[in-house]
Amino acid sequence: MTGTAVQGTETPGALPAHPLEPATAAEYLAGRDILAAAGLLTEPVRFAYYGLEEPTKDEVLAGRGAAGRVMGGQPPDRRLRAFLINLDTGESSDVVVSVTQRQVVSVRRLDPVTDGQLPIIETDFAVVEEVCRADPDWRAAMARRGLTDLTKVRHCPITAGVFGVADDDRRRMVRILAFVQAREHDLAWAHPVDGITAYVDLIEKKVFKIVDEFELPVPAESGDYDDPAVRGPERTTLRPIEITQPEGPSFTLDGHSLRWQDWSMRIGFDAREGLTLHQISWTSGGRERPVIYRASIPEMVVPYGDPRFRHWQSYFDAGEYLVGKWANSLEFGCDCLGEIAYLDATVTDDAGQPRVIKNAICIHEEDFGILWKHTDIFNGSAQSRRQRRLVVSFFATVGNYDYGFYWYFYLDGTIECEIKMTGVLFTAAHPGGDHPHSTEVAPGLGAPAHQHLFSARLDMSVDGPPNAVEEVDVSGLPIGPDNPYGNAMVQQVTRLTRESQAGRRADGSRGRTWRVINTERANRFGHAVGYTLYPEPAPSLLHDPAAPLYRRAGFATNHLWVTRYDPAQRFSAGDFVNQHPGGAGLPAFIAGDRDIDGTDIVVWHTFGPTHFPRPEDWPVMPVARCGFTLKPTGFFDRNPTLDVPPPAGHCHQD
Ligand SMILES: [Cu+2]
Repeated sequence: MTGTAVQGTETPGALPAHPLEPATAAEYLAGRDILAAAGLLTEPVRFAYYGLEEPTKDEVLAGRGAAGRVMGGQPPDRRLRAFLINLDTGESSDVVVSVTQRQVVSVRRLDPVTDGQLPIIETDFAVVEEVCRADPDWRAAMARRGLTDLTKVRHCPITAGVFGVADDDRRRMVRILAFVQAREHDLAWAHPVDGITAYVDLIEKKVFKIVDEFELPVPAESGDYDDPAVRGPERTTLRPIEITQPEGPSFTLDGHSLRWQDWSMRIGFDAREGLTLHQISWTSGGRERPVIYRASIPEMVVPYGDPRFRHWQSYFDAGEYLVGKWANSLEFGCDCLGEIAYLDATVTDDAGQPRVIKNAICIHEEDFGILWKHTDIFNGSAQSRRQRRLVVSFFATVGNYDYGFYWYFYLDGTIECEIKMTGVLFTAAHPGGDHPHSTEVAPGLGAPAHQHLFSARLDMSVDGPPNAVEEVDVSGLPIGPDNPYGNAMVQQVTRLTRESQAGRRADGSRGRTWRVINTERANRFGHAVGYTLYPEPAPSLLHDPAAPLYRRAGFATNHLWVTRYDPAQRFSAGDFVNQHPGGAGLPAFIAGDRDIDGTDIVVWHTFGPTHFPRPEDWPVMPVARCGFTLKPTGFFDRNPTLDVPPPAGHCHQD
């Protein structure tokens, strides 16, 4: 590889201020030089992933790796991890390099049979267009459908999965679904070419199979929502909303260290995971109380529910496509309102060259309605307080969909994660009439049903270690001697003590929640301090347990998993996801059935909707939301917001 597209401004030897500081452009370049010197970057080797190899929790908490905080004679060590692929041979490796020690720390060659393939890279998109356009059988199949100019056909590369077909599984491959973009500004998703798919070998760079199952007309109605003829005249009835904070925001951002009211945390960003939050703590009365050591959404899967020739359609947007790499540069006034602080994110291209995504992370605070309010009938007190939240977010576009990842921190200690799903539905032709797996959203245009299943990894540290998890259900009790009128209601609390016992599903009918407690710290009532995870009741993975995806997306088969902390266990579906045969990630993590009662634990939460599209989701989808909430439960001795004053100059004070 040649050329240096972006030069880091930092000197490679300069140590970051904190061991969890995101990797810098200079570090990426330094790591690249070390890999090249070791002979690992011969042409045509490309980076399928390149990111910070974070120090372990022990190392961070011991102060190792932090400049100026070197302990025990240990030098700080900054490491990067690279997934390298040779585009001619397919040879793939997982490499760790120390920028500090200027050496390659480890090289592991991948075996595609057991490890699968490295993630899709940007180059693959161009390869797919080229080989499909050149393939005579594909051209002939398109011509039969009246499509003779393949410059007007978009070829969408979809990760292949594993379905036990030997000739497919041994290859690095994608499957192609085609869309017509007859005019430059047409929305291609409005014009799917259904019934046919090409299987492309990305190493041989050829179409090796075409499945041509049926023909349906390419839907004709324009979906170009930028076109006034489609959109109609813009409404003129919305008056401006301006959000101003004349004295500035209440948070402070020092590098990647963020403080707001009693909250503090560090912000990180990774090409694969996107936003990562570290060392989330609450400090009051001079005492810093950890809540979560690290929070992220390291995986998500979007399985589709059409059993015909496109049964294989499912994406792992993080593990297969690296959702963080597709982060948007956010625009003030459009994407974010108010007093905004932005952070850039530095990722790399296929050549390992740094690419800065300007304004990738948005930080601001929002008014969030009433915090608490009461008008007392006896003492006449009439009080109202405003709730606020600190918002840390980013947005990524992965193909047709756009995902906003939002973390909210509230004055009362509540933490929320919310995903905003928008963009354009993935479409097919609609056969007409009632079709059980697809909704007609425009004439002849279908949107197949699918799920969006996200996996949150919450490395909990509620008031520090040790932690444990209790499952809390609520129920009424039958009439009996202690409950003569049948009104009794109780909580049923079950301690999850081993990993094998902690694969759980949400149950709205029981109001099921999971409480993470500190087993050594009590509140003033003698009860363990805790934080409760409130899930949204929605189905987990709907695939049959015998379906191939069920093994590959094992994490999505439960809403809750609890594991003992292991620094190597970071990705819910395993380190390598693309064409992985399955069984990796959470099901493998719990195979040792470790004790999780009163130790250092990680809580993993699967959430997200099953999406039967509505006509209103077309041609661009209003944001749909999903997420979860973490609320302090006996973490404080009383409402921690009594000291919040009423807004100055507005409310009367008694
Ligand atoms: Cu959807």
